[in-house]
Amino acid sequence: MLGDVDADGVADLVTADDTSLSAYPGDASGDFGWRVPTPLDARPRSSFLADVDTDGFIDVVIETWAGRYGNGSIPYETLSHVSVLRGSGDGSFGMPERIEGLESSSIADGDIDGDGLIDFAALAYEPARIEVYTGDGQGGFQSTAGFEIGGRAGELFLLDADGDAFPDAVGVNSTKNAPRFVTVSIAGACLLP
Ligand SMILES: [Ca+2]
Ligand SMILES: [Ca+2]
Ligand SMILES: [Ca+2]
Repeated sequence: MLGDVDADGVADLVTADDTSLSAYPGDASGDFGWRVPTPLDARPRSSFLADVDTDGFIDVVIETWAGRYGNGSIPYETLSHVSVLRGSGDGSFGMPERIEGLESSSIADGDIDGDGLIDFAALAYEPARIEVYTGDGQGGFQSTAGFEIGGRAGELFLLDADGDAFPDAVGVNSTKNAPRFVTVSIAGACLLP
């Protein structure tokens, strides 16, 4: 991901691996400097950069997964969490602040309700369900809508599918017995203010 996480006007590179989030500060010549690590307690799968608490510093919203695929003894959902890590403005991020009650396989950001504050959509796993969380501009998010699309969660996109200038959530799912068959569901008008 690219974003100016150290607030010097130059884009920085942010990566995530199984144990940490890393920022590599960009310089004006296009090079990236030393890694600034922030520990993670679970494996990241989906994330975005945005200033969700409107303090001028870029934050991270990240979906993490604490289990292993194929582990049938633990419900999938209990191992997945979405958290906000507030940017410090120097390339580091604060402790994860978990968004309670949200379990998903992917997240995508945009200003869904058009109030100028960052919101996001999440795709819950099975049955696949698009959840809409609107941001309060202070780093908090509230669940405001949900749409079940069935099957297993695949991909999630936020884009303006119907040309009305508001982002729409596009969820892709699959079924257990036909994993290559997907259906695409667009939650458009329902997301408008
Ligand atoms: Ca920078
Ligand atoms: Ca911020
Ligand atoms: Ca918004």
